[in-house]
Amino acid sequence: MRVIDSHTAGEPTRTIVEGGPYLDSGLGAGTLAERAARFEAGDGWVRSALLTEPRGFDAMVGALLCPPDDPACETGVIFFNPVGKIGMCGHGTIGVAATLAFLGRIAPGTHRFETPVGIVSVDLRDANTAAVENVESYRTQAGVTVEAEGLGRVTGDVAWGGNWFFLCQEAPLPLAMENIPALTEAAARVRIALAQAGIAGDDGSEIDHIEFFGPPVSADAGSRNFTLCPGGAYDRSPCGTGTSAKLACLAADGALAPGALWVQESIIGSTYRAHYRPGARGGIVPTIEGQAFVVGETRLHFAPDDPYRAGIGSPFLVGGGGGR
Ligand code: PYC
Repeated sequence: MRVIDSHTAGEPTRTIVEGGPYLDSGLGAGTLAERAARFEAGDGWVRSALLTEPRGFDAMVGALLCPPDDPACETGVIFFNPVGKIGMCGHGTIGVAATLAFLGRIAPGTHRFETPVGIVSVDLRDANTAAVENVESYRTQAGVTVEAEGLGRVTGDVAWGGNWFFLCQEAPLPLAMENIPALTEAAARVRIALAQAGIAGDDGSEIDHIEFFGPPVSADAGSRNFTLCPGGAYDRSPCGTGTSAKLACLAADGALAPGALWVQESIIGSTYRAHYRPGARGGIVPTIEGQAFVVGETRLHFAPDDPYRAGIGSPFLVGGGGGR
């Protein structure tokens, strides 16, 4: 399998550019959402083999390029992390755009990418800079309080930005890099508390991304965030879908006007520039601009006698594609 690695505002993306035939599910026909569900159910070894040790690490997000349903789109893309598929991924979209530019497959201009949750528009400004117009984003619940173990009462909003988020205005401790392990633990407890309280997104979807907000360091940023992604890794970037969810909350509160600039700072200090326009279904359509850089091109090998070919601790070690 050939992959190209990039990072967007510090957050890694590993794009599969050759080797699709190694997928056990074969993905088959159907909508991109159906193919993504098949990938999630049948290709678990791909997630662990690509995104965990010894080939990767758990903050990596994978991007599987596939034919789009809509021929007007440049590509379809299924994003995934070590624990499953991700609906949309803002940093990953910018990473895929920089990767396709690196490969000479796209030039500066506007391109449409299809994701399992909808089509996004990517304005590639130069080899590294892209603005992504995301799927329509909206808040579903404001001021929800849960009791989280060791934290007490935690209040936040539930919003969709291409994934489901719980956004807490008050962080349990300062958003500083030395607090990342404690913030990760706290966010995981909030996620458990939400599930236990039965608080979910539309159609009972799990709220699998937790965001804490605090004051920014950079003078032009509106806030700093810490985002826990599904599984145990935090987002090094300001999280594209999380920033979309944040804009939806700001818009719902009347705190940010359409077209006004919002700069979101991440826990490592990287930033996205964002704004929104009103959406057709009562939400907002956010645009997130950031930079990605290609950091490596790798051909991955899966020796049949390598006991860790599907990743250390992978449940997908034998049988299926894990044996390839
Ligand atoms: O940028 O949307 C994002 C994202 C989701 C999970 C990791 N990054």
